[in-house]
Amino acid sequence: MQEFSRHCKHPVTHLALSGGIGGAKLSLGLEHVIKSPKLMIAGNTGDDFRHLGLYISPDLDTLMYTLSGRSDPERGWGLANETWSFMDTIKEIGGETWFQLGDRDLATHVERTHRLNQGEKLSAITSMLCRKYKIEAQIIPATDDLLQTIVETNEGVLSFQHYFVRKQCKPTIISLKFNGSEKAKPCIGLEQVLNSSKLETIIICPSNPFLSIDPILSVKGIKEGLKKSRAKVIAVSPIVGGIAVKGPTANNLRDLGYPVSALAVAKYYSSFIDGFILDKRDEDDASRIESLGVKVCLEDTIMIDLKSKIRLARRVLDFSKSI
Ligand code: FO1
Repeated sequence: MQEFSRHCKHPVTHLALSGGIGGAKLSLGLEHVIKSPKLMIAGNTGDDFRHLGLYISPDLDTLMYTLSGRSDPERGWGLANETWSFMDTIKEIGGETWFQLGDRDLATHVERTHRLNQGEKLSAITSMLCRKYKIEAQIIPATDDLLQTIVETNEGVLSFQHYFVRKQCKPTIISLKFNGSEKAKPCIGLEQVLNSSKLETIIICPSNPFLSIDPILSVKGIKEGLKKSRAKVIAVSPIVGGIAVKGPTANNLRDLGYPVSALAVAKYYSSFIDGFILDKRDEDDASRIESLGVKVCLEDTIMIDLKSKIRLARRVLDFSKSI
């Protein structure tokens, strides 16, 4: 109910679809430019899993910690000034240590799990956490329903965090599956926003197209919502100078039979985007992307500090208005 009234008072004008670290960086820039609940960020929940009895939602955590200025700048995930007594003790008693849970970070997982167990929805819990962390934008999970990314690899079928963290993205991907996507519905706030005439821009953050954006788009109605919306859909390239800014995007493109290029990502998105922010270093791809019927904006997309995040966010919004 609270989520709904917040939405009515501040109709959402900008919607971002985001994975973890790269998406959170642009989301922080967007939050600085838009500065209100008019910005909604739908986070990927295909990475979510239960670990040591706790429900972990890594991309929502990274978004919340980044937008509240609490994230660890080196790791990109988890909290800054973290301590690790829990992990030290778990190790001592022979528990699983491949997935690191910091002492402060644990509070988020324990509170979220407790509330989920009492029947609260993930979207309501995330909304409550955002209020407590004093985040103005509305961060929501793409869906409140079960959604699990399953990775078929040359080393067998792996759940997402086993592929990503435990095996450090080393196995070759053969295919990806999003368990639950055939039944999952967009969470209520997101569905309202996708149908809203006030929505001006939908931003596909520079996140991994296969591991972060596809799970969101696999939720029934989201991709169709993007296509039907009168809002401009702008994707920001996760490839810069022919390589991935961070994470396994380049290897994933290769594994799945695509060239490692910004052009390949633009092509992959071309059925539902109006514009593509292409890094200046990939200028050679511009005309071929334009020939797909997608407008191109050349920009320096590397976000090394707050200033560059804000600059890129402004550019996305100006580009959207200009189309
Ligand atoms: N990523 C790691 O590489 N190693 C970890 O031990 C790890 C722990 C972790 C705990 C909580 C959380 O919210 C995120 C965490 N991440 C960790 C990040 C995360 O799992 C991945 O970056 C994403 O799932 C991919 O977006």
